[in-house]
Amino acid sequence: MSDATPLITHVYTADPSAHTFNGRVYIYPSHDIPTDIVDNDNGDQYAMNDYHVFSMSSPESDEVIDHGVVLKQEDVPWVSKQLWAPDAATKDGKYYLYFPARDKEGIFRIGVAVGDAPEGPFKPDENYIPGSYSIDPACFVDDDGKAYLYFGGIWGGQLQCWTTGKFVREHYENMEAQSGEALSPRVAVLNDDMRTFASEVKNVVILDPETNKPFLHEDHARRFFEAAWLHKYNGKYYFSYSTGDTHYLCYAVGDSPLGPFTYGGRILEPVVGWTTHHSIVEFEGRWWLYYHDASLSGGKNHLRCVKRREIWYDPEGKITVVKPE
Ligand code: FUB
Repeated sequence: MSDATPLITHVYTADPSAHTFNGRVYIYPSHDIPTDIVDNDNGDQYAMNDYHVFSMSSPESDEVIDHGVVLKQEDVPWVSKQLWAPDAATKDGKYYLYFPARDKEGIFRIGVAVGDAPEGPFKPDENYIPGSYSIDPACFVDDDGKAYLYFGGIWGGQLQCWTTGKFVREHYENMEAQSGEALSPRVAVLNDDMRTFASEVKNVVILDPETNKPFLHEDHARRFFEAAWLHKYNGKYYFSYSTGDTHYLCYAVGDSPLGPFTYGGRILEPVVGWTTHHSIVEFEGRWWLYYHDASLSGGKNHLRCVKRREIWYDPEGKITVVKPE
């Protein structure tokens, strides 16, 4: 399968969170669906209402298995609409599916559903994770077993409504910070139950390597927008994300899963379609970027397809999509 080939063509998929579980690659994507809603900055056109799980025997396999619907909107009591970008994690033999959706008041929250196998099915908790908000959860379990949940997204992801620690609906129209520092993604340590926060929600600080200070809000080419991901390579923690309206995937490197992280560069240039979103996974010593574009639908922003390509690290730990000589 070439890098340009969509992995899945019988349904539209996006926001792929890939993990190696039990020697296979499992992909937890959004399941995009057609809608008549016209594109807007609120993201109403992303009207998804269920999740499928997919798996491959390796990133290079030509066969992708669709394990079917593993969670539906109607099965989650607190959700009103919009099942957006999910992630999954495993601990002590259980599998956890993390997902953002709007609650009955239209506020994005993060839910969790639990299963006994990576391919589900997943049973959702009655309510969202207490203290959670905004979108795009990404769970990282460190080598010591400690788990972290990263999340957040500006504009339609509502992070700009949470600057006081409480949801302020009137701040929605600001879309992002109006001056000074850009809004930061968030992280919380998870309890051993993987379903509640053990810590307060903290800012994930991303530093400009030139100034050693957080990016200013007008730095749209480098500031955080959405799509957090955390992976560990060679003892360092890599926090990667989308810059949204400038359409880059970027990364920053730190010595702790809680940061701070120093900006390291771009992973991917803009793809077909408005959004860009990814995950990075190791499989048998090689590293793979899972991402999406809108090529399968001829460029419809809300009808996307998951792809994958290999990535490498140079001797200084910088990510490159070009194979070293
Ligand atoms: O899929 C809906 C939203 O689009 C995701 O939550 C964002 O990351 C963007 O990909």
